[in-house]
Parts: sequence; C-alpha cells; structure tokens
Amino acid sequence: MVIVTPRVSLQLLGPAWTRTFRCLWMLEELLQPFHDASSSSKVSSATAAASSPPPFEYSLISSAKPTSKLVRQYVSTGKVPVLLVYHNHNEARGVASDFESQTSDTTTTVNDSLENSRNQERQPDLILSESSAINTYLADHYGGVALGLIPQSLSMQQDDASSRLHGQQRAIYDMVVSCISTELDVQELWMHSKHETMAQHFGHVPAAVSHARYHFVRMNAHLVASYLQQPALAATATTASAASPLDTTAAARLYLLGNVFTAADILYVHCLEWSIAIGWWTTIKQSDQDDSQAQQLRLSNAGDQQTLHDYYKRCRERPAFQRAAQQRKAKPISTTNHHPNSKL
Ligand SMILES: N[C@@H](CCC(=O)N[C@@H](CS)C(=O)NCC(=O)O)C(=O)O
Repeated sequence: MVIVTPRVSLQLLGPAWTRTFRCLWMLEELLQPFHDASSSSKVSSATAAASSPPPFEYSLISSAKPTSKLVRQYVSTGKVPVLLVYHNHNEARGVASDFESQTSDTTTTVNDSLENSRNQERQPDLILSESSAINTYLADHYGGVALGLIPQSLSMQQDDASSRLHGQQRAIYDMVVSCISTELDVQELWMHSKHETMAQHFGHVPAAVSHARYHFVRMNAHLVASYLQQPALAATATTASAASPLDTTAAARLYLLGNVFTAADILYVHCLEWSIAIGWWTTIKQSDQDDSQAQQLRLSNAGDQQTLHDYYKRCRERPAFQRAAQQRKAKPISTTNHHPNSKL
C-alpha cells in the first residue's frame, strides 16, 4: 500500500499566547477544507479541492519561547513566531518528534536536545519570521488563494482586467496588513507593553501609553469606516471566483476586504484580542453594563461599535479559530512579555 504523505513539513516556533497565534490560526484555516471533507455531507468547491491530502503537515513548537536559545538558533533577534519550512517531510520528522517528545523537560534540556538533533538533521529550506510575512507566505503557497485567504497578486503574464482587479485587491490587502502591523501593533499595543507592562525595563511613560491608546481608537475608527462599513469592492460576478474576496454586495461587508475572510482579518482580530487583554476594549455588552469602563475603546458612535463587535465575534466563531484557540488552551494573551535581553 502506498502511503501518501504531505510534501512539506512546517514547524511553527513560539508559544500560542504570543503573536505565534496568528500563524497557528492561518495554518488551521488552510486545513479547513480537509476537516470539512472528512466531516459528513458538507461539500463545497473548497472541499472538492481537498480530495487529495493536505499539502503540508505542521507542528507547533510551543516551548520555543521568545528570546530562547532555540529561537535564536534560527533568528538572531529571538522573536517569535518563526516558521521553518522543510521540503521532504521525512527528513524533518525526526526534529519535530524528538523535540515534542521532550517538551515536558526543562527549557535547557529541550534546547540542548533540539540543538543535538538539529546538528544531525538538515537545515530548513526556509526560515521565516514576522507573523504577517509568514501568513502571506503560507496563504500564497498552500492553497490560500483558492480559499480567498489572500488575494492573488498580479501575474506579469496576465494583464487582463480580471487579473488587474485581483492585483489591486492584493495591494489593498498589503496596505491593510501594513497599517495594522505598523500602527495598531507596533505604535499602539506594543507601546502599552513597553511602557506599562514592562515599565520596569523600558520606563513608565504614562503620556506615551495614553497617546497610544488615543491613536488605537482612531485607527479602529478608520478600519471600521473605511473597510468594515463599506460595501464589498466593486467587481463583476464573472471575474470573481467563488472564493474570491471580490464579492459584490451593496450591504456592508463581513470582513475587512469584502465578504471573504482573509489573513488581514487574522491580524486584526489578534490585535483586538490583545487590546481586550490589556483592558483597552471590551465587548459592547460588558462596557454598557459598567460605566466605569467608559474610558475603554469607544468608536464615534454605537453603530461603529456594534459593527466591530459583530465582526470580532464572527471571526472568532470560525472553526479554524476554535481549533487554534484550543491549542492556546484558553490562556489569555500574555501581558507580561519578556524583556529582549532575558535568557529563558
Ligand atoms: N513584528 C513581529 C514581532 C514579533 C515579536 O515581537 N514577538 C514577541 C512575542 S509576541 C517576541 O518574540 N518578543 C521577544 C523580544 O522582543 O525580544 C511579528 O509580527 O512577528
């Protein structure tokens, strides 16, 4: 009997309570058609495409903590997540299984073990850091375009109207991802981590934190008004595939880029989760019940607030999110990040 195995083995380094969760969620979204195909009578164009085995298998190396020796072996900054890509999964299997079998040991033992096994194994074919770059790579290479998780980029060979439209949508995807990464994540949420959560290392700077919070509200208002409350982008039905984010509808869209969930939503929802963990935003019901929370994220009107709340809920109800969250094991996003120079 011929056993068909995935062609690629992926290892995702980082605890699920860190930004690693974004990539974990993406991996589960890419595997969704295979879950659908194995479950009863659900048939769709996506599940039809899942009649072959998944194009990859992955393991989450959750004990690869930020700044740890293990992570620094691959990325000198020690930042997680890190994605290791191995073509020919048989050769990589030893590393993953050796490592995971010892994750209950101390960090030092685990790291030493991995270092030893790693020396005997081949290097990954690709090492990637930066959560949004990882997700873009995963979606581009492992079926994300067909699932609508990322708009197809413009092919140099196909300069017809349909390709141009997809190319434009890809540029909008890049714009939204860049906006969330550099504004919400770095300038606002990270500013809170740095100057409040880790104030003992970076200094307590209340003015910087309150300014960051003000801009966090501003950027959310922008994302709601410019994306979530806009109709899905104009496209003719004939140019949009079933799974394309380019759906047409006069109603407000379901997701940031249209009526199809994309990697931009993963990034945004993760930032919203983070903002909840630090008390910058609660769901409408909670905040309505408690006036003392009036300082928390308030968009310009109740409609905006409701839009964001519904969107947040909708995204988190996705089966792929649920599976990823299961791996996070209900641990909240950490608000006690490690100092960059700490040795774990
Ligand atoms: N822009 C990076 C940020 C990565 C990052 O800062 N990760 C944190 C954990 S969520 C980390 O590893 N921190 C350790 C450090 O800053 O040294 C991404 O999106 O992946």
